[in-house]
Amino acid sequence: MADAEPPADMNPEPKNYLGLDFSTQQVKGIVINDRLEVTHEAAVQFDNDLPEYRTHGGVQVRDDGGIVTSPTIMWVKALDMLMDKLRVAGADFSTIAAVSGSAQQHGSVYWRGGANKTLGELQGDRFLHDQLALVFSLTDSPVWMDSSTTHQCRHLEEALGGPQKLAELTGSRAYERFTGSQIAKVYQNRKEAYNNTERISLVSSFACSLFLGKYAPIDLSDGSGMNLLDITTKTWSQQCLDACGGSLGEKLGDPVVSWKVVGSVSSYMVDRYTFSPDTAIVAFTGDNPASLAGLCVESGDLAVSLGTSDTLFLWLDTPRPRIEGHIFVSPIQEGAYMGLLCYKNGSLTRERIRDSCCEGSWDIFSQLLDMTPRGNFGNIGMYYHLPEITPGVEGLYRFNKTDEAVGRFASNEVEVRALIEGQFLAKRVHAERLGFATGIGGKVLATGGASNNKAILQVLADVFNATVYTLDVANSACLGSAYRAKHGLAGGRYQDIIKNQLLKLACKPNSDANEIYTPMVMRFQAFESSIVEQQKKK
Ligand code: 5FX
Repeated sequence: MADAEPPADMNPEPKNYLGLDFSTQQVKGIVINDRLEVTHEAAVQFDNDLPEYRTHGGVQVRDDGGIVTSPTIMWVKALDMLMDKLRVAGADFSTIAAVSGSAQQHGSVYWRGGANKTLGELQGDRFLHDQLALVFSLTDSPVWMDSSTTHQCRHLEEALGGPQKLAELTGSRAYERFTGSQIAKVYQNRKEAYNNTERISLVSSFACSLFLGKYAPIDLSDGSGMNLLDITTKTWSQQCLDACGGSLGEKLGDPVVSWKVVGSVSSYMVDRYTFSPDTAIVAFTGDNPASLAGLCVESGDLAVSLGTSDTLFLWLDTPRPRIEGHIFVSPIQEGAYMGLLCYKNGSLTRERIRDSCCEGSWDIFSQLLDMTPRGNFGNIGMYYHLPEITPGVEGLYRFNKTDEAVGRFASNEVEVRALIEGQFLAKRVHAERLGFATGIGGKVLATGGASNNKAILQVLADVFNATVYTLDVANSACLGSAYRAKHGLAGGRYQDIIKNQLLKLACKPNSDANEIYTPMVMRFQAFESSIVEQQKKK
């Protein structure tokens, strides 16, 4: 019998998804198919591919006052270059069902009156940067590396009743890089530019606007990195807005959930890159929220990126905002939150101890770690070679089993274990303070350079009493953006749409882990508090 023709809906058009990431140094694009496999990727490096903007690491450091910016138009030009590179790599944009993206958090873009109209009238036969050259009221965007707004931060905290109160409302105490204080500085020092500004975007919603052909809304997750959003009601806090700028609510527009389809692709993208006019644009978000989506963090999970600096992403159902760390609205689930903790003393500190105790060899480092018992004979170490972010302290501290401060430990193996146990005990202490529940069966996902080291991961499994999985994802934010494009279009629960196939089981906790590390967590907490107090007095 001859095969019957399949009904039309059994032979659908291939569905692909495009994810973008506008990071500090580059813009990257990844195309995935419906099975979440990466089919095409490309990147444009700002320093090398766009030398005319004279950036170093994608930014321009203005002076000693901590001003760090990037030329907004450079990001615009980079997008056309990226799209061309993706096309040359074989991407067929007519098969893209949805686009989403991410960007460095906190940076801000200032659109001049009339820019929305210009965005809607872009012509497909001309470059974006030619057509958008005059639409920004500030030509240089302040980025997350800027630290010039201490004065505005103190003012914002005072206006809201102190750092803890501001943290409870917005998820974080005032930080120089957060957008609220950055906008306040523009409002105070660049009055004319501020008054000429019709819309203020985050880098993420700015990038989304380029695809949408009109101002894109700020999503709630990236919006949580501004010190302006009430993370409970999920609306702008009028008190915060008033403390940072005039008519600010109007300039920001209403925020939306991160998975919202905010419209379809612009006619510019249709004409120039052959997108189908019904390609959905899903709200863009921050790179850290997008990484949480890319790593497929689920309820009860924790993701640890072990790189130059260490970063922790936490899934939180009941967050407890504090003056350390950040709480963002979840980019993938209604009602949930994500916690973010950053540590400056990551791989560089591990490398220092490797060099001083292990002849510079990771093999020896791992052997020494394996050789010492869990709990390290009661010794605890804290190594802040660089001034730490969480908590804000500096120096090296060692305590023996009777809680006495000691100058050094008896052997290299004790030193190595003290470093790794200390780094993970700190992460558990801070994660729990933000509302993370250890030991309820969630998993730990490890990425970054040090996640190749089995001995280090075993300590991670034991300290958190959880199974550790590794993920070999080079750009979790970009991949997460492609996943989010699919999720936004499909709707429903993220985990039902995005099934993580990239996890590799690395280590299980030993049966005595809880018994050993729970008391050490308490001791660590007490030592850390005394160091913080000690340094405050200095
Ligand atoms: C997070 O708060 C940060 O400032 C950075 O991780 C930026 O998002 C880097 F792009």
